[in-house]
Amino acid sequence: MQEKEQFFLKIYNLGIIKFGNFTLKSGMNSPLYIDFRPIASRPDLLMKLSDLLLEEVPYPNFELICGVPYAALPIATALSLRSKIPLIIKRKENKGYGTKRMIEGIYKKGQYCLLIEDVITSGDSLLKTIIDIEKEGLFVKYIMSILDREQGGIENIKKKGYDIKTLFRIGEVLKMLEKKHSLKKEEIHMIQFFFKNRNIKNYYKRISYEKKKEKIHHPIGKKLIDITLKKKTNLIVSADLVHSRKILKLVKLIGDIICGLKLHIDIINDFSLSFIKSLKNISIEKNFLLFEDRKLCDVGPTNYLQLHYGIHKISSWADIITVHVIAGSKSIQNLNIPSNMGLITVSEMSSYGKLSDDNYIRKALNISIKNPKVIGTVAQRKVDDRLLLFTPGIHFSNSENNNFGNKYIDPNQAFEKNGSDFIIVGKAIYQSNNPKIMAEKYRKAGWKAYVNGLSIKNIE
Ligand code: 6AU
Repeated sequence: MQEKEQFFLKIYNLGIIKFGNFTLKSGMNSPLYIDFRPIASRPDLLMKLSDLLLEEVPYPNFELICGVPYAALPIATALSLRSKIPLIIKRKENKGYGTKRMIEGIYKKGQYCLLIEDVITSGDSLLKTIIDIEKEGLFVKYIMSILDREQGGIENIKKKGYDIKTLFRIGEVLKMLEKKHSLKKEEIHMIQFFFKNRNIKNYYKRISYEKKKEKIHHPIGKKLIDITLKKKTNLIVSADLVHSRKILKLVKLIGDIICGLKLHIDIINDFSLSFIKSLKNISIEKNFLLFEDRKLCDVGPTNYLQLHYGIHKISSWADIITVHVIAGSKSIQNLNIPSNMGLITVSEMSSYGKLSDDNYIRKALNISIKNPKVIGTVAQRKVDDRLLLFTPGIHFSNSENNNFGNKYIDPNQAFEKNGSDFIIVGKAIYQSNNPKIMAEKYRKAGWKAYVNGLSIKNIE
């Protein structure tokens, strides 16, 4: 242990553990972030690490080594160089051309593979890698990881029938750091918090609307939160109706219950600016925001024209407009957006078979955080607290799931699993026999889910 301890202290000094409030890849919140990538820049430590890992491998007869991308790739490479066992490379996504292979390198069906992972949390990315390796006809005989966060990942992997061993466990590592006085007071505090909750596999405590308001700088974002707090509603109704009188009728029924009304202005058969004027008056009287779900997605100059011109003149009345950022950050930078209008990006759709992958979503969220006009985003996962999170695809009943490919979750799942701030409900309300009663049911459910989220929860 002495040798392992000394080694850990050396890599700890590279800054591999950070303390704070982090959102992990799985979406779960964590007071610790562990990243072994810096070791790749220290050949001496990388070599030592691969030797320590190899010492723990119980039998030598592996024919291949593979690392879980990307963090474990340099480690697996070092192991291959030290052990002379050939390396195969797992891609994160296939190239989309050529062989479209997920595993690169020279290998034959039936070979035994040693798999290397850096940190085990839930074990999910490891299991994805295993599936891809096995698809090639290879056998994952053993898995070695550097650190177990002790959050159920090892048990998960073992349950699936794989043999796994880890070099360090977070509990022992933190105790050792405390003993060596390598931790600051606030870091020790974080650790205590972590230990208190470590049997909770996936804990999440949301921040309150009041705290969120401090983090959101745009006046429309703040206004939406004020309305929400005042009316105790995080419900936005999507009035996807094609006749203006039906929309007005709906709004008169539910205006007191909602914080926002979402429109697709281009589906209304009898659109007129006088309809917009009436709607605007009701929105002021009943205190909710108008939210045009236009999903601008073009280059900047076209987005600009679609926002300000045409018969709808969206910028003259909408409080909020949705945009895709597929055309890049500049496409939403110079739109001359009125100061009392905010943008909501669509980072991840709620539909089955959506094309956005984790990489795209991460980039879209980054663009959203950096643009001061953006108040929040539509996504199906937790996002940074500096963004308001809007969740469409809401229905009490999952049987809606197969209609037209939209994926539905209930308000609880939106808040508990995704850390949502606002639910967007369409047909569940406007198609119901009594939209007012139904809207009130969704309001209550959304509010209760928000309040419940303020205390720490075990969310499997
Ligand atoms: O509850 P529904 O399915 O009747 O309505 C959901 C509404 C529709 C969609 O155009 C919209 O939400 N929507 C969005 C938004 C808000 O941008 C994104 C998404 O990922 N999924 C989705 O359904 O008006």
